[in-house]
Amino acid sequence: MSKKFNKKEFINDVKANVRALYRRNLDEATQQQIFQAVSYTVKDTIIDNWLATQEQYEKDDPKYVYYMSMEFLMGRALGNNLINLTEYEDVKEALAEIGFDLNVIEDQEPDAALGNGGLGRLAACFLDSLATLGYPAYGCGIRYRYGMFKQKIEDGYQVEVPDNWLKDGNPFELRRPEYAKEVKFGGYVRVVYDEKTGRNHFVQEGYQVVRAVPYDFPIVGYNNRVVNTLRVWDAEAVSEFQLDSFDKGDYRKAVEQENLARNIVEVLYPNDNHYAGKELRLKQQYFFISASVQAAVSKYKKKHSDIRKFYEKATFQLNDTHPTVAVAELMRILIDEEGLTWEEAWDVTTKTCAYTNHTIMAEALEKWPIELFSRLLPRIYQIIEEINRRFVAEIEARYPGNFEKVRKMAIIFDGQVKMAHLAIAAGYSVNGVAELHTEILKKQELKDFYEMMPEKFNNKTNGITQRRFLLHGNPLLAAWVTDHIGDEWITDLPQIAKLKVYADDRKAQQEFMNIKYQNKVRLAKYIREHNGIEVDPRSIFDVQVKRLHEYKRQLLNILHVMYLYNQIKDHPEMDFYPRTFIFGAKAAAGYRRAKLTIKLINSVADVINNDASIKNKLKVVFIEDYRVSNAELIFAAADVSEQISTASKEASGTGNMKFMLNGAPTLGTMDGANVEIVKEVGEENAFIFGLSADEVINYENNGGYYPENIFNSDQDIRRVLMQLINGTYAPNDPEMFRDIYDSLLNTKSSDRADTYFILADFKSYAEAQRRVEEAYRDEARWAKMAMLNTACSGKFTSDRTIQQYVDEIWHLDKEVIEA
Ligand code: B1N
Repeated sequence: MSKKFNKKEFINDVKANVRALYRRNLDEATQQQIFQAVSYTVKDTIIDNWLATQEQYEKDDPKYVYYMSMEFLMGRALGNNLINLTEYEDVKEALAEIGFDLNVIEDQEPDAALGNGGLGRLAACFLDSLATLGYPAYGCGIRYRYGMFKQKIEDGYQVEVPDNWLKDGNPFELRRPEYAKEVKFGGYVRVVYDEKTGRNHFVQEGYQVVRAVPYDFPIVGYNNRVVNTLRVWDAEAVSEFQLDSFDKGDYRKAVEQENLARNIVEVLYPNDNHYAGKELRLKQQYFFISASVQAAVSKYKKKHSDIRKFYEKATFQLNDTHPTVAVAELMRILIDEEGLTWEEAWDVTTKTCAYTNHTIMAEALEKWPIELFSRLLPRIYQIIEEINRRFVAEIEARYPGNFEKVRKMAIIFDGQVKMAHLAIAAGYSVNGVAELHTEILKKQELKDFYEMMPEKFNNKTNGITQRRFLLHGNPLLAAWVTDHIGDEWITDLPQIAKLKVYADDRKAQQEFMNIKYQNKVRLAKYIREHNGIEVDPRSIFDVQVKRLHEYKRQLLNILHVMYLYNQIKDHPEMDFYPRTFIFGAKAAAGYRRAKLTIKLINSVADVINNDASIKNKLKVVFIEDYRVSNAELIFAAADVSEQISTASKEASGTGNMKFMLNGAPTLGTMDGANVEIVKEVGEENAFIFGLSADEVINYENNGGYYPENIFNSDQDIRRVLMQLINGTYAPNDPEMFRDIYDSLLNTKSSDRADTYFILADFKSYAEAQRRVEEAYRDEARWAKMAMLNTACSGKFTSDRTIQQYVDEIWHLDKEVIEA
């Protein structure tokens, strides 16, 4: 193992760091300064392991996976690093001795929020699992100056505040200017005929150039001395006012290049499951991909002379289509810089790139206008044209005379570059992220591609890291689990099934529910301090936390709350088990209906929370600024996990797994990974409702869904919908929620009403909610259910997911770092 932890030494190092960094003694230091000093101390240990890991890799010359992603939603590093170094408890004690509380110190760290939601957090969980399993890996991404915006709620509305996460400095990052790369944009391509080789050469000219400078973040494996690297790129001007360019009258160009560098990594696009088609976004994509691919090729060439075997030492996993320019960038480098023929380059590229699809939402598909694409990336566009030409020829050979196939499958068509088609044509693997999602890809969205190349398609059901979401986020339950079955679950989650023998044990049940209660008290305190709302930890904590999107149907949840409120008001004598409905969600800054839904939730909360007549039977809380760090508290405290997307729309979901691990049964549709969760835990330990994916898809393809019929025939639903437009929740502006009302009944817009089948599923959702209440009233039954959810969560560790990627796609060898 790594150096034994020494308390005295640790405290001395913290003291020395406070002095060196701030010229202060411990008793004068702020909590933020202590955070910095502790982090630098921890970083020292990490650096030893980091060096040892790189040395071992250097020696063994293994194959690496490059996980290419626009998003890495890492959250906080300090606590997680301590957990994985197995020094968390030691450091907590050491700090307590000098009068500091590790929890308070951890709270000083801003979240590294370089991602939107599930896709970015998945990338972070994967890095944790890769390091823990000992696989050589790089995360490749962008060092955004501003991450996901901070959310403030003002007068019930979301207000976006810039996330200046780097303002106090980042103790864990390491700037590596020696690995800087240049990235070229714009200009034109000149073709030069080379007499010697008899081949054309392509030279980009008149371009702008940006310097990409990498920052490395250590990714600490659990208890194994492995430290991998997340490499995120910053942009700098190549040289601020080159004298010669000034002399040549290129002053304007110099300024332009500086602006380009300044803008390119400025901010993360805050859209989840949505493509906006912005030029700057394409610049971001090419910027980090060009730098990352160049770096991967340079690394390979240090040890190897035959670039035609590049794929033996490197594989690129493309996290959705956002990094798909990697295909063309690798082709460009292999042909223009390494001198390979097209066929040789294509052989390498198609053995290197693999693609993960994360959504079937049509509005998320990346389709770049040719005009924009070819202007910004002229050489890359040229290469994609040639890939397309050859791919179309293949389609025609396979389906002679079937122009329909070409129309549907071509990479360039209708004036657009279709990134998913490029990723599939060039990738050696195409995977979905849950069984149902992969089946829908094969049978619906990507049917033509599956027919033509079935061997590429495979499923990799998502997972989450139990180290952050149980060991760190829920220390009480983690300790209880370890007491009962030992600690192997930390790196082998299926072991947690051993808890099943305690499911009917009254004492174990009580301990389990008591821990849940304490976690609810902890969350209630957080809510009091951050929202000023008092919630009763004895009420049922019913939680929906995720990005706000119509398909995720937060609207269904809040409409049901409105319905319950009507019931309680109508029947004050009714025996109703107290409930706290907890929401947390950011809406994309430009997504009007999503933002209005946040306002609706807060307006309903206002009315209900201030109605003394219902005697605290119902509370509604909207947690401000839902993010990785408060998510850890929320999952630990949840009784009910709301996973209520329209069936077929949520590719997988990963929050569902975090709730399950923490002992919260799923209230959900048969969508995404919910299907697999129910299979593991048993239908009797979940609350399933609503249309199936097949039923939804059938309506979508064949029509026949009429929400107005439901509105007309169901009084409860009609009443709730009328309350959207009669001022019940907006007395000063009864029209406030008109758009939401219209979205369900289509009185104005031209597309089908109730796109997400909220009215269709309403009654069956309400019925499932009644079953939740009934089950919760039976304490033993609920405790058993909750415990079985934890016990059956073994499949959903990202360690399992990564092992499957390794075995079935990447084919990497495990590395061991000697102590
Ligand atoms: O990826 C997660 C899944 O668990 C979720 O079901 C899925 O919704 C999510 C464009 C996306 N899919 N697509 C995105 C994010 C940002 C963006 O700009 C699309 N996110 C998902 C992990 O597989």
